[in-house]
Amino acid sequence: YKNPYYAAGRSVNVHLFEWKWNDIADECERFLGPKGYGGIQISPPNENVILWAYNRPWWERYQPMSYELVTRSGDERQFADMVRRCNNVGVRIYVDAIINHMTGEPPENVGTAGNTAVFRDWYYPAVPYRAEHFNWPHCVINGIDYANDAWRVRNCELVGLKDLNQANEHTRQMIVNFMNKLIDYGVAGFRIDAAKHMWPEDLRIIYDRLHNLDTAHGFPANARPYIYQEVIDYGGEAISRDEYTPIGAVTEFRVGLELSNAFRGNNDLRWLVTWGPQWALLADSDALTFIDNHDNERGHGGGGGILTYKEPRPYKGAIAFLLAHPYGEPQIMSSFDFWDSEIGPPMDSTGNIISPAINSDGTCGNGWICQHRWRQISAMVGFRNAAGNTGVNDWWDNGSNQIAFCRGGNAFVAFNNNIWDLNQNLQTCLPAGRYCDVISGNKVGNSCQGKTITVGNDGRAQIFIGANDYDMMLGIHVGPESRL
Ligand code: ARE
Ligand code: CA
Repeated sequence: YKNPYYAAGRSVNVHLFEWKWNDIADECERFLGPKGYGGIQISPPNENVILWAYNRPWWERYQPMSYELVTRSGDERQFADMVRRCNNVGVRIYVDAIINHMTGEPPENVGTAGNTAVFRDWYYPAVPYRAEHFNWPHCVINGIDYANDAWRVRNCELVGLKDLNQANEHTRQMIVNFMNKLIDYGVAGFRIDAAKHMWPEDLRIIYDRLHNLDTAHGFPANARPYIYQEVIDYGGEAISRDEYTPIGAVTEFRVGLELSNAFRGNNDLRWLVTWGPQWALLADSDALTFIDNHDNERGHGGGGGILTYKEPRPYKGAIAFLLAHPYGEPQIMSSFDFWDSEIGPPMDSTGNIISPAINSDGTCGNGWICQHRWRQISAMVGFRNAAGNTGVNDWWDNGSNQIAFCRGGNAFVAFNNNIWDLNQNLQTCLPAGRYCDVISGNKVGNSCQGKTITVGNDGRAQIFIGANDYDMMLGIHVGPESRL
């Protein structure tokens, strides 16, 4: 369950938060496929309760009404079409699976597929679930429980959401049927929402009943779905991330915390020479890594102080390091603009999501941030693909906040987070020749819009990153986007 089964030569998962299925299919064909992206995490595809009372907040999608594939992102036909079109261009789809709970008792009671629930009877007829499929007795998780009561964290309600009992056979079967339907449509795996709130032994039974990935969609025979479990573990709680690594990969929240801290200038970049498990991070193959996610970019889900698109210079630096370094399976966030932590995606007066516009310079409009289209970020996807499965070598630092390293003989990156220039003759490990820095501009024809780097026969090159340069990093590699 720890292999994302990216198509050959691809890497990096992008969370297209609240995107519509038709728009995702278009984005696979016109951008993500050509740029080398490996996969997409989509918003929950199953029916959720509609919350006009809160003006359709983004979080209504974390309140399932049924497993019918109808949401503001699209219907079942559009879902199937998206998965097919993305797989056709080598981009995988990972589903955010909400299997810990159903809706709470919201002020409204109609779902995006038109279904309703009878809350007083714990009755969700469209699944169907009844009272016996939920945990009993009913209780609500208190803040203090995280520190000392694993049973309550798993068997009580998370923020009042009706807590399913995954030890119940019928409940399990409904969840398995839902997930298998998605696998049969061609998805490559799942983010398991609120995994901390379910017992690992129950999850293992569910995962073991999942189908293999569909060979008709280009997956190898006997491939198991990629499973990354959302377990927030900054240490000091009754439940640890290590309880979940035997059954799948786990979201490594400490990565965003540490890299945000470092790229904000609160910890010298030179310490990143030991980046990986030595920083008390999960083992490489267990870790889904990211800077920000849809919760902590807006102050939900605990743990503030995470870099987001609102602080672009250090944010791009942190993401560039995340993608340049071989540690972990990286994911990036692609957001819509927000000024309030509850507001949903851009929508019209009837609640329909407004599609992102694509501007002539390749950026997005209509309120969509599209970090995945920022040149500095998509260029680092190309960098990671060119680096392949090489390790880190030829580390250099100035004893402070200037660092550089190679990925085998395929790629070289440097960062300057000091307030003085970086101007050094450094080993790049690349074949002699001329290269475009993929951060400061694109290669156009036979020249670079940004910096040009000349690598000598000894592999060395003069590297300059001014303290006032637009970005704090520089990257070159053997791929066609960089090599002249
Ligand atoms: C909303 C309202 C609530 C209301 C509820 C029910 O905000 O006031 O009571 O609805 O009507 C998201 C939003 C929630 C929202 C929910 C349902 O963030 O605000 O509730 O959708 O609409 C814990 C969990 C972790 C979880 C975070 C948010 O462990 O799994 O809380 N993250 C996932 C998703 C969220 C989603 C849900 C789960 C629910 O990523 O987007 O919620 O499906 C410490 C602990 C963490 C804990 C954290 C916060 O750090 O270590 O484990 O995270 O505190 O409590
Ligand atoms: Ca639970």
